[in-house]
Amino acid sequence: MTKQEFILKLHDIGALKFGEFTLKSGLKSPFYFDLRDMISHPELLKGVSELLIQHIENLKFDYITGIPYTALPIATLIADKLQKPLIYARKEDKVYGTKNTIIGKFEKGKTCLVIDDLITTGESIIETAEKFKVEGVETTDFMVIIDRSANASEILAQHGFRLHSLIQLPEMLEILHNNNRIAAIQISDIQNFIAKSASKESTSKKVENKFTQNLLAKIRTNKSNLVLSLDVTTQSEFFTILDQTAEHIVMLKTHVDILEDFDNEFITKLKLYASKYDFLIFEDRKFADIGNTVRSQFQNGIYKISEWADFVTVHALPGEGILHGLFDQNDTCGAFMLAKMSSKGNLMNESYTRNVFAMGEKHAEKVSGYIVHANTADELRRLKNKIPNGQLLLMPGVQLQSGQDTVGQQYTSVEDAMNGGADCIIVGRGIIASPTPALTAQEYRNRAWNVYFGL
Ligand code: 5BU
Repeated sequence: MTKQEFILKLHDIGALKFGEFTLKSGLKSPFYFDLRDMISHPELLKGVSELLIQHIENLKFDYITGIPYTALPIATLIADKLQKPLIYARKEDKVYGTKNTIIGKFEKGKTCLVIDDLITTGESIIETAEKFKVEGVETTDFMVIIDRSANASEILAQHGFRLHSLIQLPEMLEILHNNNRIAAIQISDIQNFIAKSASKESTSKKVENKFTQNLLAKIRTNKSNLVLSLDVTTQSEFFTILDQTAEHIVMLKTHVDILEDFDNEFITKLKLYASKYDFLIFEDRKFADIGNTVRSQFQNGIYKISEWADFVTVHALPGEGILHGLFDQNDTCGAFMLAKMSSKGNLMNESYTRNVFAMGEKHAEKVSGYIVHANTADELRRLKNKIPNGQLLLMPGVQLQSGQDTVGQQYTSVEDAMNGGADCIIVGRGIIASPTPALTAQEYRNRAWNVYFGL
């Protein structure tokens, strides 16, 4: 099968549609490609695998994979022809540590060629590469059937990946036009649409609320990205450490419910410190109930958090009613949503994290950003890239060196956190368990600021 025959056949089976299509984002697109049905046409499946083989014959790799679902059967045929071992990454996110992310037999340190059907932004390729990297398999070459992107090849090159494509969109449009399948005007509509969507991606609306602006201003004036997590159980310990560290922080994170001698005086005194040292107060309450209950937990009880906290943490798990419950009656406190926790084996998988970002974007007037932990700078950067423009990333599980505690907390270094794009680092025991909290706080602050400022 020639490339032209393949393209025309794809058009015949309805895999390449032209007209007006409403995308998930609400945008109207003049074309819609869906190659899934191709696998039910044996001559197409065979034809495309032979065409792809011509492009990959000279590449060096140990294994071959296809991104599920469409590309997996194609990769299987190619693996058979080239007599290369096939492996693949689960499509669904890994939830427990016990399940393998990669199916098949492989050795660490080897390389894998990745086949995919369509490339639009390069997102799924970068995600796949991450999944393999975590398991020790390098994926540097990616072969796609149709490249319908504006600039995926350059974006991937920045990540060190090589993109090979069987069909480039302009070439495909020309073939379809020459065979009277589409009109010239449709080609220009498609070109305009792609150019517009590429520029939209780089100038997407900035969602920055007044709470975020306040925090960003304090980061600049205090020259600090350090959020101190002052997890102690008595007021005297609390203020002893705060006396030594307050000048180095931008925000103080509390768990007021672990204080044994909490009283209203505590809040009065805390507010005095906050205004004297110009830091914000962040109660890490991790609200996680229905709207009506969290409203009461926020406003009532002995802590009356809504009266003094500048920020609180909120779980997305109960649905967006939690944000209405907390903030419909409050205009003085902002939220950070928990998107990826630092504790080992937590159940916040990739799709959960993405859904949290989507909920936070929808409520951007209240949500200033997300609590996200990652074990490497690369992984954090990947998540940061998914955060809506203008929202922040705060990273807990940070110490001077990476490591773990005895109950599942994972630590990443200050440099990795900041290089990965954290706006603030959240540090508890790294500072409060130090024999010299003042010096140590200063060290965390300087190390974070150096990276932040150097960016
Ligand atoms: P540590 O002493 O630096 O491990 O304390 C970290 C603090 O951040 C502690 O108060 C936790 O409750 C908080 N935290 C966290 O460690 N990981 C998370 O994912 C979230 C909060 Br959310």
